[in-house]
Amino acid sequence: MASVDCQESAATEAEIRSFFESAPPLKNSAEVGRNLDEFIARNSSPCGDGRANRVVCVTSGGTTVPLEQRCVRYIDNFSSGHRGASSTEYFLKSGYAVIFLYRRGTCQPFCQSIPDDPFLECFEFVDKSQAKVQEQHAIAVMRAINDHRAAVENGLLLKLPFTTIFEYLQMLQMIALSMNKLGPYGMFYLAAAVSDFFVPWQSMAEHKIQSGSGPLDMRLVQVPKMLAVLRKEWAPLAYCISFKLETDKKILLEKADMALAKYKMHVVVANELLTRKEEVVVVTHNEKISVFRDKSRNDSDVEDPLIQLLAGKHGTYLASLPKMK
Ligand code: PAZ
Repeated sequence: MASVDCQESAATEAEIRSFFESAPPLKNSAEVGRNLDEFIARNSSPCGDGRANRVVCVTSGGTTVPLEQRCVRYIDNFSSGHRGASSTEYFLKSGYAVIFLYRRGTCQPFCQSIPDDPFLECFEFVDKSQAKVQEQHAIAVMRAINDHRAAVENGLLLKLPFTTIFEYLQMLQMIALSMNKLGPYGMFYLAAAVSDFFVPWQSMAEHKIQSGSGPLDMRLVQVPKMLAVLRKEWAPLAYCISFKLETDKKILLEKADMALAKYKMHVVVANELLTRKEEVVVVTHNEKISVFRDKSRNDSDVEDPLIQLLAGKHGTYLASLPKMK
């Protein structure tokens, strides 16, 4: 049995190394690294009461899987980024600094109450050279701009965009290695919908795949699971929350329990595709807590009670650790 386990973990390590070695390098990795270092340094200095600040990395939106190196086509998924954007607002309210690792073009924090296409829907012309925000959108737009600006300018919100699975995993690794300096004050809240299968860069067509030669035959391989390595090597003391999404209610909690044990997560948040905005279940080793949106209010969301619960659990985790000097 032991030798099987060893072989399995060796294979995974090799797969992870090969994934990173063969991925196209991040175009802006020096800039991302600089921004991360500054952000972590600023938020790891003690607060007034001598405690280090809490920092959470919120991942949000879906990763794409390119089918060609000069990408024309890609595989995508359903994720809108609502969960990550809304959770970011509540984490900021709860006193966390947030690294928001998000898919380009998906929902953004503080923008929930403004129309999807604010540029076209919120403005009206005063004359030929001036436009202003329409009155019915003014309060929401002003609040979004002010809250967003305050969070970024006060060094509490760092936004890092990704598109592909290659960018996402490279950036997650960079963030985790930086956040390792925060020890248990760091938290990962992994709400992004990450592709399970991908086309390895070296076996990907360089140019646009041509049609006209019959069905497309393509081999997708499994994306190496990075959660275990995040927990074990990249940021072993950080508090880790992952999400489990299913469409079949019957297997959801069982799969969440499996993820909790397999990847040694502190919490797995289980949700069903159709009801994900109404209810989630917070799964830990000894409890399963259903969390609901407050249905008596139209503007409520499930992330409000969810983040309160998770911030409390993170606090309990911190209190359970031997005091650090
Ligand atoms: O992004 P969104 O608000 O539309 O959906 C959120 C979610 C369902 C992607 C998230 O809650 C989640 O479950 N993420 C992990 C998905 C997975 O099992 O890979």
